[in-house]
Amino acid sequence: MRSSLREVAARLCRHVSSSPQRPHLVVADGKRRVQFIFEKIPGGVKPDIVLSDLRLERFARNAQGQWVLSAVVHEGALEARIFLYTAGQIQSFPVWSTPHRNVDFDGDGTVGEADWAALHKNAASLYDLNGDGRITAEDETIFVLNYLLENPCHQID
Ligand SMILES: [Ca+2]
Ligand SMILES: [Ca+2]
Repeated sequence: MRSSLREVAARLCRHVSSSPQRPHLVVADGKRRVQFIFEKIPGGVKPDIVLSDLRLERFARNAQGQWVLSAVVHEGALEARIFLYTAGQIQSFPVWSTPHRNVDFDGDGTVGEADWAALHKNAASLYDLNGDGRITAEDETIFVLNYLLENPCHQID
């Protein structure tokens, strides 16, 4: 049996909530800024970074000595990522963002299980959230992330 929207959202929230990203989830509209505070970077050397689908605004230490990275997510980005090179190690951090989509398919004013079920029953273009002509796991991810924009993780078990 397919997992319910609530189950899938709760699973995704475990990853989202453990990320150093603030805010935890943003709309990828080319304007919103995300901030990462890296707590455990060894040594006093500034780490090298590589950004994928992000535009760097600032990477500097704050008053507490933590490295803080501020960046803007590219428009439409679903898999933006930060790579951090420290002490011979590469760490990679996913950036939680999504293109904004209306996923209230049945138009009842809220996003819920009925809309989630509609996504899986229909192949119409309305449900193809990334516009690639197919309904795949990526459309599911966009659906759930848009659900989480309205229903933040801290409100979900
Ligand atoms: Ca609905
Ligand atoms: Ca698709």
